[in-house]
Amino acid sequence: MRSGNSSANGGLAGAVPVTELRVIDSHTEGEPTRVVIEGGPELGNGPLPERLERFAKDYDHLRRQIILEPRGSDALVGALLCQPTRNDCVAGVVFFNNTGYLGMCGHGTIGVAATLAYLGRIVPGTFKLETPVGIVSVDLVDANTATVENVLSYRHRKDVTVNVPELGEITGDIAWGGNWFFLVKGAPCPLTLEHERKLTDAALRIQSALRDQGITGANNGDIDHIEFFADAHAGDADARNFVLCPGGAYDRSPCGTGTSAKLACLAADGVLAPETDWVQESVIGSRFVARYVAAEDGRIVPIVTGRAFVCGETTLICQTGDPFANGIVP
Ligand code: PYC
Repeated sequence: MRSGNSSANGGLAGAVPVTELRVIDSHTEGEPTRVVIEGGPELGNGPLPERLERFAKDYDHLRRQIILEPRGSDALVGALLCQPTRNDCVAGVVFFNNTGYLGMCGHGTIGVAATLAYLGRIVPGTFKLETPVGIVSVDLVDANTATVENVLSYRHRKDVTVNVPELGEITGDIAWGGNWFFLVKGAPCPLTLEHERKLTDAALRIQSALRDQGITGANNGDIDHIEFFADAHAGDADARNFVLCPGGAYDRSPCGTGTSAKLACLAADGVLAPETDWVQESVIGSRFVARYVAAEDGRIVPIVTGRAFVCGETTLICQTGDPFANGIVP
């Protein structure tokens, strides 16, 4: 098998050598994850944030190769497994998507767990993964069910108003759940798939208005995920959400980091007690069951359970001369 390292040429790549990458595809409550198991870039042994930077600087063409059409799709989240720096972790993982890299990914972590179980590398029980934003603990309940103890999460600001062209004043909370979220109070229309375009359009406008108006998370963190909420459709769920991911796709799952950000806001408002189940329904009707443990300084440890199913085992091939070896770039 050839190495996954090819030219960084993103356009007409006449000189791109043949490359092969082995991946396992899964979906977590409908949201796809592609785990790279062979042929990924060699990122060294440094801290995970440095490896993420190196991936972005030297191998971004591989991110595009793995995620973008014609080999992938905008909804896909990639997971590159690597050696952890800590010996209490079974693996390090760097998540990436159609526009860049993610600090953490809840649905992706559940996808990684189901993939490692499928490969026979783990059995039910607890293990740890190292991500660029911290250690996450995962309890593999069975081959398809995992509970993720996410990184510390918190609400950064409450009731922030942003002026959004065509939508007017929109108010929401800014919270960290492993990524930065703007959790909008209310929604522009019902949270159903038939309104997907309208929801995506509204969320993209909010995302860009936040950037234009310099509204950020802590340490100038880019708020790249936008979340709308409404009543759940199922009688035994607590709320439905629609989550816009950084690259413009919507999350088919209830979004693990988004559910964590929601729990942080519920905890900060004192409306959900620690260790109480919160059933978060996605826009496609799938669900995560979540709860939290209180931590210091008003922060929380979110605990999110969901299911993932392996749905493909593929070798991605880029032949010499393929003009779209590194994806279709707008
Ligand atoms: O589950 O955390 C998540 C996630 C982030 C982006 C897509 N899914």
